Amino acid sequence: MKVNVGMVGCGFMGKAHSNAWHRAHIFFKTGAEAVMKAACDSDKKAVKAMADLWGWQRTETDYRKLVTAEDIDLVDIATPNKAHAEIAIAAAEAGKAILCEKPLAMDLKQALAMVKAVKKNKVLNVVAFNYRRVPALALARQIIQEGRLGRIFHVRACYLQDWIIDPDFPLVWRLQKPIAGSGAHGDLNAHIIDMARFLVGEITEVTGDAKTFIKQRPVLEAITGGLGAKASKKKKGKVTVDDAVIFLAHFRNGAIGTFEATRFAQGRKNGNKIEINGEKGSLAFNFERMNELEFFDAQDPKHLQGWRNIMVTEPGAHPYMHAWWPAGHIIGYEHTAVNLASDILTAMAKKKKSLQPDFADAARTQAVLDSVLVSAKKRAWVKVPKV
Ligand code: SOE
Repeated sequence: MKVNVGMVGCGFMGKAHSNAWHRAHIFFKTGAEAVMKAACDSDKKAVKAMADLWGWQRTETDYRKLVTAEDIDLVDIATPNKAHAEIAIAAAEAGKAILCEKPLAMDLKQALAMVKAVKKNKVLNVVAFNYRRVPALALARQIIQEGRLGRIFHVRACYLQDWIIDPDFPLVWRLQKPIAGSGAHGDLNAHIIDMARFLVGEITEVTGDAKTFIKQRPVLEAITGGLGAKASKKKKGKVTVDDAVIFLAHFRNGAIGTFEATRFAQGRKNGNKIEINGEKGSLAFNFERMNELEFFDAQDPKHLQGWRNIMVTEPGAHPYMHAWWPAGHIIGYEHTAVNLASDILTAMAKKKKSLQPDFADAARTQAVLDSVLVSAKKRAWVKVPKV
């Protein structure tokens, strides 16, 4: 079976998704192969270069043409956050399956409109919270679901980067509220909220604080690839988003949580970490050591108790590893997107109408994101709306 993919957005995520669509059916028995039909971006030169490099069959500069094209089955939204809703709603109304980058939307209102559109049009819809497809985190969920931690007391999560500490780093789209919606919060707390909900369950109440350390930056001259960018020497602009957001959370199951997202943690490059403490044991994960999961089992005899460092690369025993390499031949960031693409292709081959995290699930993460910013303004605890 062929799944004809049309991708909108040819930046860092466009690169990660192009690689994933290329390889998913080669490594996994998906029952369907992605055909890279069309790549779309408003920057004609950039999308042509992306198509030539990755083998997209044609290029578009207007997403409306792509989402309504007869030869497109799935629309992959890899654009900055402000465009997610309009593209997803148009794709749903055209009856296309949708993969949308995280965060789902600019705010909860937009997220709920997206949920309404995909439900009305009954299309497969998935959000690219790729860290759920890290084998070590999928294993962590399995361990928790097996009851090996028992009652959960604590969730301790942080997502630490440092790529904008230089005050001369330019005002890229991720630092502009009209394009990004929020800063480190929607970009990074989105991931650790999703991970915490994936592992432990729903968040019911939050209280947070937001900080912008550098308020003016040089305007952007050019993107230099990935997160890199060249600054203009003449003009400066106002940073309109947070540089860091921290918050406390109450979970429906009685656990309490601490969350921190920042792009000012000097020395932390992609420090996506989570630790879960339960009555019978604890788990700890650090994406910068993504093939390992630390497990403390309080059921072990006292003289043998200690943190186990599980190498999560065992084909057949550990999620997704059957498709990759023999034990110990570790995988990387890019494999999380390939694992996700393989799940999507498998779902489409089986004509499944849902795959987690879908838009409705991601809207619950959006509800937490919005509630934290409301609480930061009110300087008070805020109940997370049930959606
Ligand atoms: C930049 O902070 C970024 O590319 C995020 O947007 C991604 O979601 C994250 O996985 C890596 O860092």
